[in-house]
Amino acid sequence: DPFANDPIRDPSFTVHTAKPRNAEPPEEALDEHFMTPNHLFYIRNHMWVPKVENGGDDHVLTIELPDGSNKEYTLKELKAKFPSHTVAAALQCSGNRRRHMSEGSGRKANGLPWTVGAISNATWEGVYLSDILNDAGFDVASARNGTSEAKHIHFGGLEAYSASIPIKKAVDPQGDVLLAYSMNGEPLPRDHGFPLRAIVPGHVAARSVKWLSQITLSDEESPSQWQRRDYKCFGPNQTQVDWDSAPAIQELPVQSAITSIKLGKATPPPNAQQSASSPEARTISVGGYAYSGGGRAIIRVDVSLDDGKTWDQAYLLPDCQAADGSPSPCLGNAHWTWKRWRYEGTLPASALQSQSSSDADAGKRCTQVVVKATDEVYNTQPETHAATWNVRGNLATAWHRVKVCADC
Ligand code: MTE
Ligand code: MO
Repeated sequence: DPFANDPIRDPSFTVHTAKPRNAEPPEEALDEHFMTPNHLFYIRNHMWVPKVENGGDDHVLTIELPDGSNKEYTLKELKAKFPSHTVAAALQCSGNRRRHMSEGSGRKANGLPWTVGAISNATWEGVYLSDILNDAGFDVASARNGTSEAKHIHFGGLEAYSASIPIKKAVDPQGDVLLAYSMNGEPLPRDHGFPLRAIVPGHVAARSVKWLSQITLSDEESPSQWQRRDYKCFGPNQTQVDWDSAPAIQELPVQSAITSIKLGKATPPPNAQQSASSPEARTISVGGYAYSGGGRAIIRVDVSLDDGKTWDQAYLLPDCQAADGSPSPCLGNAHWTWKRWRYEGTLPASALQSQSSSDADAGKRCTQVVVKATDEVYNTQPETHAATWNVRGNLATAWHRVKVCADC
């Protein structure tokens, strides 16, 4: 059993598959922390968790240069030779919210049925990839000005997973691509790539290869299925697809989701005499996250309490905090983290609709609470999952709708 050495996981996860482990944290975990605690960070493994001995110091990273020559570094050498950098960044799987896409469109999309939890946020510490490439003898300047023969950089993990990113991102002085050995101030947990992983902020998490042991500079993308097939999108009508005809997902589009929703006490009607029998308004608190790829900031989160008929703006929570609790900018050259938001409102009695007797919520009065976010280039989310349904269920970013009911 190749999974016999897998680590022990937190019991609060929703487990989609046990071997390999694919699991999302409970909504409260996403809701409560700006930095997701390591033991609650979502887990997406294609295979087993490789076992690395001796605290990882002897772990070897091999770099294959465009001329075919190799350069090797142990983790100990990487730590000793290059300055360390800390970057705050969210990772989101391309399959986050896939279940919403299947249910919202009435058409099942292939893949793990993640709900809102295939995303988490952390601080990563490591060395800049471009520093190492430079030291290894690669002409980083030529890659920055677009004249390098290498167009892609492949990352290979110890268990055979691999993927690539364009060389442009790898050497971008503002791109913050790290080879990370630490997560939220602790050594990388085994599930998250111990002892070394790539962190490609702003890109789909499939490119942040864990248990990193091989880097290859190439004129082509990685030949792996995770580069050439799985992580691509097609039209809603396309079920027999020509994989080569679409680009691999790299930077992520704008996303948001609701992770908490609470109905408060009924407020007394303004005129008690007149409305002894009419249903009362309720207070409502809603919270969640929003995120956009490519380092694009979230500028606004819109919330609707009546299924998209009327809207109001959520309050955007401050991001990183200094040790004294005061807000401070997150480390990194762009907005690589998620943005958490809160909304406190009043649900008018008229928004709560009686459910038909055939409904699972028959006998209750319910409404749909909806969220959508906008990023700094004014991209926003599609209204329906049907519009962006794709056969692999990637990038499910439609407005997140959650039904909320009052018993009566
Ligand atoms: N790296 C390796 N070596 N093996 C993997 O299975 N999964 C990828 C990526 N890197 C994977 C990998 C995918 S699809 C995702 S979403 C992220 O790792 C998940 O990272 P996490 O488990 O730390 O959340
Ligand atoms: Mo993923």
